[in-house]
Amino acid sequence: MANLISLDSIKPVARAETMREALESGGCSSASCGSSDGPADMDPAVWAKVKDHPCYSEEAHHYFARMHVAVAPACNIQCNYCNRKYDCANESRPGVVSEKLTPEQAMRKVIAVANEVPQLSVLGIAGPGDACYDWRKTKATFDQIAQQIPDIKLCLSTNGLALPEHVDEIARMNIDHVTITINMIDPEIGAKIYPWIFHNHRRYEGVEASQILHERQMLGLEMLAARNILVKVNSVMIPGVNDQHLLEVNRVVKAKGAFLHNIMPLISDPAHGTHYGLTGQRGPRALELKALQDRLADGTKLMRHCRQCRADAVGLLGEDRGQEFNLDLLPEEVAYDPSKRDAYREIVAVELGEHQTHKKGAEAGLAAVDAAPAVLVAIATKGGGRINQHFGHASEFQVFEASPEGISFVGHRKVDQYCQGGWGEDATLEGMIAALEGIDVVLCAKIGDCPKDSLAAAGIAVSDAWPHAWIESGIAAWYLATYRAELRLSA
Ligand code: CLF
Ligand code: SF4
Repeated sequence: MANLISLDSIKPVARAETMREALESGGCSSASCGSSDGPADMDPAVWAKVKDHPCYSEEAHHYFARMHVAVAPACNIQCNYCNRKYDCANESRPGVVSEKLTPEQAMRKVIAVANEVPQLSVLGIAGPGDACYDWRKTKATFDQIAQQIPDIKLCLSTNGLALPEHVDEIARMNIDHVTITINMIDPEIGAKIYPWIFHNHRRYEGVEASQILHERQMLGLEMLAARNILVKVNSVMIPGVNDQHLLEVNRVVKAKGAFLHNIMPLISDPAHGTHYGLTGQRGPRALELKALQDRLADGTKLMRHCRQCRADAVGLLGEDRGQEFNLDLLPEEVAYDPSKRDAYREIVAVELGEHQTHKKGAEAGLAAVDAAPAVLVAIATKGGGRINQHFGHASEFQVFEASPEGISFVGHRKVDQYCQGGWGEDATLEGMIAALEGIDVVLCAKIGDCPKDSLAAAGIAVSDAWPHAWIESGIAAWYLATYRAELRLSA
């Protein structure tokens, strides 16, 4: 388990007092808590909805976890990147199959996770089909959980076709976060993504199908925005099909009230048996994805930390503890115990305040450097906002862009873990280096000489000089050490 903070060290009463004082004196609440927007520039009601949602707040994803329950297997459209043997690829990684649950089984699982994973803040339904089309099961699950764990945030993901007929109920159920996957606003482009839809007891194909889907998606988005429900739009970036078109999608969804836009790379593999996989449609490279995201930086707020998780994912984004909570491992009867979640929130409130202070200090340091370049820094981290993972243990790196303008999170790179019980695999290292294309420096808690030399030969600097430092502090220390020295030399 990625235990960020020791819960054993908590003395509940004393800690609660300290935490309350810290909050009331502006400890955490004065800070933006990391999404680039915060209380100073955000409606407090919106802030309350996003501050502990790991997908809607970049900062929150270092601290808070989501879980998905795979209760909704039916779907009403066909996407060319989906094989129905697997989960809904609109918001989950293709090629994996989730354990499908009844609403009652889902409740048992959510309670078991809430008792064991203190970071849990959000329950999402993201398939394995469409949460709105399979509405009866989605609603039954959310109703039961809301009764048992009233402070958990409810979140659903849909292709949008059946969304408009459920918006009023979504509002009544206090579902504050809805994701709609919108890959096009031009049905001619849609026809290249969706071969058919099933709507009003009829199957439609081609441009007509995409026209209907588009109208329903826009209607659903407008209805949700009118009810102050936060809408995240997911778009799958399909090179040569909709990549340029997503600029227009971004403009339109922003105008219609979307809160966040998440551009996800197409994952296409012949082994998944999808239309795109079998016809050789490629997904974007990491730098192509970043280039598109950078062009959208002035549009709707962008989500760059999506991990395309499974429809039964459990844990912090980027970690998946789902297998620990398979149904056959859970007791038949389980009662909710809020103590770990409550204690964790108190500690995080303080951590967030400290993190913000260090981040500001780091950025002030960078601002003092003239004429230094923007660089991409890959961080090995287990979460908690710190450089706290061994290079060889990383299965992903978080990527930050640093320059005198500041430090911002720009994405992540998934890799195969290099260290296999004390020894490293050369082929894996080659794959890691390829995945780190465009990265200037890797910062980690520890690295051996062999991978360090290989990275250097590939032109990637690496340092383990700041183990367990806040990410921004480590980046600033490396940046200043590197560019101050260079500037002095050239002066
Ligand atoms: Fe789940 Fe989606 Fe809610 Fe998050 S995931 S339903 S908004 S709680 Fe998050 Fe996972 Fe990306 Fe989705 S990282 S795939 S964006
Ligand atoms: Fe597959 Fe999801 Fe598309 Fe349905 S909406 S076809 S489950 S990717």
